[in-house]
Amino acid sequence: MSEELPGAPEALAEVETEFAELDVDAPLVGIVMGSKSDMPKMEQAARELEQRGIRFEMRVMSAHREPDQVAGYARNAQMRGLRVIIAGAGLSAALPGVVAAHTALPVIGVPLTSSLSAAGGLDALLSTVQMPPGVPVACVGLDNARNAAVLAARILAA
Ligand code: RP5
Repeated sequence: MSEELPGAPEALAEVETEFAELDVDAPLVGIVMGSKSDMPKMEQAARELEQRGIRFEMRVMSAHREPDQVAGYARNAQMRGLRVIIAGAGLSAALPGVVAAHTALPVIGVPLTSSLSAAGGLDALLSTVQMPPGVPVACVGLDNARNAAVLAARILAA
């Protein structure tokens, strides 16, 4: 006959409450971009994730215009249940790198072209890919947000 440990029912009730509070609908992928003007291109990533049934959220935040918001988002991402962050930006594309500086989650950068791009988008491509050792950003091709979503799906399935 098993003997009940003192405090066991309370501990069990506490665990049950924690499980009940777990948000099963929490997004797994965060899609962020530096400007609303990036949305049409970044929507490719959303479409791909949607087709694959992967939960995601989309946010607009600029590493240059709202640096505190970006840092806060990246710092809390893992705790909120996100597993991968896709970050798209154009011009001097600091967003993917700044996000990677504030989180241990994998960050996939999408360098974007815009009407102000230098050298056809080479500015954003180099800003995204040329990260210092120890702070990686995986970089897909120019404007190729769809590939970022495919890579995110593969990371989630690995
Ligand atoms: C970058 O500057 C954004 O990611 C966008 O690609 C580019 C232009 O931004 P807007 O001037 O359209 O807001 O930070």
